Amino acid sequence: MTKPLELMGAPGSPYTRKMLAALRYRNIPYQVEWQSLRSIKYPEQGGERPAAKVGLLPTFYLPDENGEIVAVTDSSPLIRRFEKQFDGRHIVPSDPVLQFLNTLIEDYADEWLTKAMFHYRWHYAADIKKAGSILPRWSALSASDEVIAPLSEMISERQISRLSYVGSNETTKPVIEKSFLRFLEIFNAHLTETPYLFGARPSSADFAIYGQLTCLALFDPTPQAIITENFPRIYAWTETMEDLSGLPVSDDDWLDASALPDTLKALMDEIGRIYLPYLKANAEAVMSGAEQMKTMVDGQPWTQNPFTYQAKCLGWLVEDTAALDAATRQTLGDWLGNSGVLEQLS
Ligand SMILES: N[C@@H](CCC(=O)N[C@@H](CS)C(=O)NCC(=O)O)C(=O)O
Repeated sequence: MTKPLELMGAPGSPYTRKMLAALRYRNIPYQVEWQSLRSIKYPEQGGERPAAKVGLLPTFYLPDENGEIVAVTDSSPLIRRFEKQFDGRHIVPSDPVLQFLNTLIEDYADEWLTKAMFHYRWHYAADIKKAGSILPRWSALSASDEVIAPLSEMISERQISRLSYVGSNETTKPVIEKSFLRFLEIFNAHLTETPYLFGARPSSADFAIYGQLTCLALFDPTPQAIITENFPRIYAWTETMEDLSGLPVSDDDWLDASALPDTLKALMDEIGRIYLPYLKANAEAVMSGAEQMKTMVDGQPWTQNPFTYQAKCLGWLVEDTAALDAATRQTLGDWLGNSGVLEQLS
């Protein structure tokens, strides 16, 4: 038996859920400790667990090059580290065309769909009420209601104040909500073609979408009502994604990169039209040191605090695009047509 991977996370964290589902599908043993009010000890060493540079969830506790246990965050690089470390049931396709599309959709889910997730959770009264009462209880199951009450208030206030970083405000609300509906339409249509983004087996981008949908479809009442009433297939998909440990898979289960469905192209058009213009405007605002970023997304005004991490995301996508070999770039360019994806990443 391989020693289980150790991590700390929370049920309401989309990236924690992304990683847990990916590890389950890959049959990689893990031990998750839910973030709690107790201090976190490293039992064999009798001390505190190391803190991450940026305290994000999930946090993995992994050996560095000297064998010292360090705290590691950021789901997408962690997924790629585990792709190298563990054999079989891979979630990053080896075909270079699929690999490129997978990276881009994973990034879109992690960085753009999460705007809908955060917006719906902390904008409407019913969602704020549910999240405010449940989130603190996850980390203190036996705490009395008197102990929980101020925590509910503190967490709600902190998260609502973060809406400005995510970019949810009165200006961006219609763009976020319309773009979320369009995503649901496109993804629902795609699922009628194939059960996962790239065929009969899931990729890391499926797990990224799943992570956000654990909130949007399964937890927060406002988006949940939209999904259960109009897209029951997506609700059903989300529940099955949680545990794919027994899904039989083979190398033939990936889509043929020379015959990709139009529904996948529709998702690329959406990413080229909405997400990449946003990422570029954000990166420009970060580089110029602007206090606010202001741009147009989907023909409508968009404004938010510049987001340094997402400027890095654009940088990584540009690097991946530059690294494509000529034949892959040609195949992608022909298929992507006028979606503007490659042009905006070059
Ligand atoms: N890029 C990171 C994002 C992780 C992230 O933003 N996690 C959230 C929770 S879902 C977080 O820890 N936020 C800070 C906090 O809650 O204090 C990843 O892919 O893992």
